[in-house]
Amino acid sequence: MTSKPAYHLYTFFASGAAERVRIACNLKNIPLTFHYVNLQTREHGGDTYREVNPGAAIPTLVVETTDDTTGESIKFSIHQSVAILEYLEEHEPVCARVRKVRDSADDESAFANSVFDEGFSVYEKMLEKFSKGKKYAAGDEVTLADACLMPQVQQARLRKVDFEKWPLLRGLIERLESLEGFKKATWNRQDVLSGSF
Ligand SMILES: N[C@@H](CCC(=O)N[C@@H](CS)C(=O)NCC(=O)O)C(=O)O
Repeated sequence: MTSKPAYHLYTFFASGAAERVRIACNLKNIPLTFHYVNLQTREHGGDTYREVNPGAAIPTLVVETTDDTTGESIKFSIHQSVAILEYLEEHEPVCARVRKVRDSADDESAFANSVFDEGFSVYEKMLEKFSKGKKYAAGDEVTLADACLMPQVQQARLRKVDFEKWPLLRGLIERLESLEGFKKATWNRQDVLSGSF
């Protein structure tokens, strides 16, 4: 047995991968100590952050706990957002499926829009097939799929993607955006805004 862990999240307001973790922790009422790492000034590439995460990507979750039997301190890091979500799901009983996107165009904006268009069109079909009449992406309870979706929606909005043609997705987004855990995790609600998109 271990004591209740302390969780440290290395985060940046504009990181969608970190936002997934913020959403899950808000929904699970897990307190996080935030450590802000500025991606815009490339702070993440410096030696200090590489000590935390040699891969230099955001987010990192550091878990600190104590072995109740031996009194030994335990500290470890998880460096991938989905692995963090899975760890939290296992140890702090939200969740399901994460979809991949493919590379296809040279121009960044056209690429982004093509990815969003393709991805969200598939998402709409999946909602139609698997989740019609359900409240959230994978059923009537919020899951990992919802936590992974919303940061992508925000990125798409910043690129002026029009959601008009995806009615099921629009309904889902509306329901998720009404939840405090999602609101609080959004990029423009973070304590330290060290830049802008
Ligand atoms: N697969 C990783 C991706 C993490 C990732 O790409 N994070 C971005 C911010 S959202 C980052 O740190 N980018 C810095 C860079 O690529 O130099 C995860 O899901 O955690």
